[in-house]
Amino acid sequence: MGDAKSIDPAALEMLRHADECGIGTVFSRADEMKPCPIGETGACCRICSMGPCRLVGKDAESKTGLCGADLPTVAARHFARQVAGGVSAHSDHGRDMAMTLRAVATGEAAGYTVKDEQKLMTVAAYMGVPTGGRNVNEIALDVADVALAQFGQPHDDIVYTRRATPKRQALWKKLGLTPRAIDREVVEVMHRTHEGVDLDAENILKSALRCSLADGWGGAMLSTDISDILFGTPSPLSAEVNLGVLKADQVNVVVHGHEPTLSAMLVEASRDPELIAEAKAKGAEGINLAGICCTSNEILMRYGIPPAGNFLHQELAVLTGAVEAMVVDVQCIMQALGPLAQRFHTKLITTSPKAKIPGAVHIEFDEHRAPETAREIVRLAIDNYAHRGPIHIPDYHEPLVAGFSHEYLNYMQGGFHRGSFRPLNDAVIAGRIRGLAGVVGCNNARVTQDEGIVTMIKEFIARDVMVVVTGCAATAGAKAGYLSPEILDAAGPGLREVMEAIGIPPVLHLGSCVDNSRILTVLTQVATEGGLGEDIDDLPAVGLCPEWMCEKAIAIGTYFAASGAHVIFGVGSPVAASSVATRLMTEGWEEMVGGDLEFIPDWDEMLARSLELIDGKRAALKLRPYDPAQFGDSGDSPYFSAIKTYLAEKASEAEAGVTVVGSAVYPLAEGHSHDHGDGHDHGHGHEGDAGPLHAHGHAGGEEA
Ligand code: BF8
Repeated sequence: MGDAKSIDPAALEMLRHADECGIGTVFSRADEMKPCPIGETGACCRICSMGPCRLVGKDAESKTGLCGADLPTVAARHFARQVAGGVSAHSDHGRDMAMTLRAVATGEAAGYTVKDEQKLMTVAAYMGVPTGGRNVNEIALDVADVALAQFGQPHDDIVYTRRATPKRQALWKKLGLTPRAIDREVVEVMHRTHEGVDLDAENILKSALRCSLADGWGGAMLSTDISDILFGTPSPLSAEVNLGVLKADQVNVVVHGHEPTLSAMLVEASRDPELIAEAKAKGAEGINLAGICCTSNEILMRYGIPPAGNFLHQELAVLTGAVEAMVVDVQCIMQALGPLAQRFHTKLITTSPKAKIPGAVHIEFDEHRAPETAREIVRLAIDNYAHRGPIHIPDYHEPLVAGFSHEYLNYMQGGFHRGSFRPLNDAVIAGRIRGLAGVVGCNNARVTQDEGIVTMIKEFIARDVMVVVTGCAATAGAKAGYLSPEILDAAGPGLREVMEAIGIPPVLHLGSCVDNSRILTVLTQVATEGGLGEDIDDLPAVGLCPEWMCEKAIAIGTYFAASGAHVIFGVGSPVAASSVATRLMTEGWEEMVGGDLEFIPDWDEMLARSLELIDGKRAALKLRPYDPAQFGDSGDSPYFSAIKTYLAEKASEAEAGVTVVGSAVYPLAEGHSHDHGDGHDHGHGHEGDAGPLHAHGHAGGEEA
């Protein structure tokens, strides 16, 4: 692992700029403050006021706190509370989406409509809501009410757990892991981990598994579905990414946080001719909307709004001096933005009653008057344009393709009527695709920004592992150029053939962090399609979160494990102090649910372990071992290569005075040619390759 702050040249340029301006960022604060070594590994118990008890030293594993709690209990309790925190964040987001859908159905949310009626019908069917002879709003109202009931229903199980494979549902039932109601599972974890309740690490961790499932197959999945209903199910679109998407001559509004409700309205406001005219009257060329974190992913996936960056870019965006308004909702918003924004002209605007920041302007979002709120915010940004000082926009912007919903993946593998996952399964069975990897999650200032994420993506696709990405990992991959179809050059021979045939990049952006639920849906369909076992734990697949940072990531990793996936996190383990808790979450969970959660901070080891897991599952399924030399003769690359050879021959014949009758008419686009000058050596010749990260010059505005 490198010592650099980031592998993203835009970030590095802005960090130099921050130094020149004498402004600290999360990157410099990470140097100034080391993590607490006791809390970092789960050895600090802060549950009651007899402590905090610190179970440290050579004999830590035989020590206890004042109440007698031992290290496994202390570490497991802390971990379970992290899961509950993450589940709360995602699921409260899901609740807000359900409330918005309800307000739309009752006609109280002007500006919103049910955009995807087909998705509404699908969701109604999952929920058992009748649709025949009923209008859209009647169905939407029932769907919203069933969704809201999932949070506090006194009886029954969370309805979406029935979307899991039959085998998985039966296993959860047998183990008592089927989540009952979202709020209930969170409350129960908080209760069990209160002082003096559940004091058995294995039992505590089991409750964490059930709680996490209330997110993956509950709050997060509801959030994804209802967002699709309200704003449209994504399908592929292109955009650009990185700080260079900010415009020197336009009013820049950056949305940051997680919920799509207000940001979708801001998309419309930023395209409103009346407001654009107002911006022009103030001397700007127009209004430019960009995003940070998962709000960004939500409006990228559906409207093609460009992401300005991921989690560690939030301060860097303000540092450009070119952001008139940064509009935040909930989650992953650093308090440091408050004082930082005050050093620039940037208006930091909080919009949720749940999330206020000292130093920010608060314009409360209310779905009953969303269009007015969005226009008010954009007007504030327009008025602020005149207050702009010197700007420094790093000129880095990569093209990307996003918008791969589960529905679209189905469609693209067989069309509207014959959509299925058969081609993907067949490619995995044949060994053209070695396996599947989800690379998800955050940035973390304790590790080089984007390095782990991009390394995994790069190494996976070179070895024919198909990759899906979400959240800040998706933005990291996009910034490094891996979400563009042109990157097929970097894919292994088998993966490249499949992706060329379908016409998609080898790395698919599935959306925001709540959209990790799309990965659960995809894996479930792959498992039930046939030929790759019966359940997620049979699949040659891994889930990685190389640069995890927050409790939501922990909740996500846990629900993937509980769903049967092998999950590997980087950075460090929050239960590292306890070998017992560590074993319970690896060997113990694998035995119980088929999936597990490991923490491997070294990228090489993470890759090696991932491939070991994928190949192990291939062997268990009795699939032919992965062999990169087996494929690569079909697809576009050999075709383009043959044409080029032909043209070169004709050219040399012409030079020699030979008359050539006719000529190749196919316009060869250089950018799409796969000829590296060394034949089509895919997947083997990328060692030492710096990857597609490339500088674009530094002509971004005047220096501050
Ligand atoms: O929900 S990946 S830093 S922005 S938590 Fe936050 Fe992590 Fe980014 Fe999206 Ni997800």
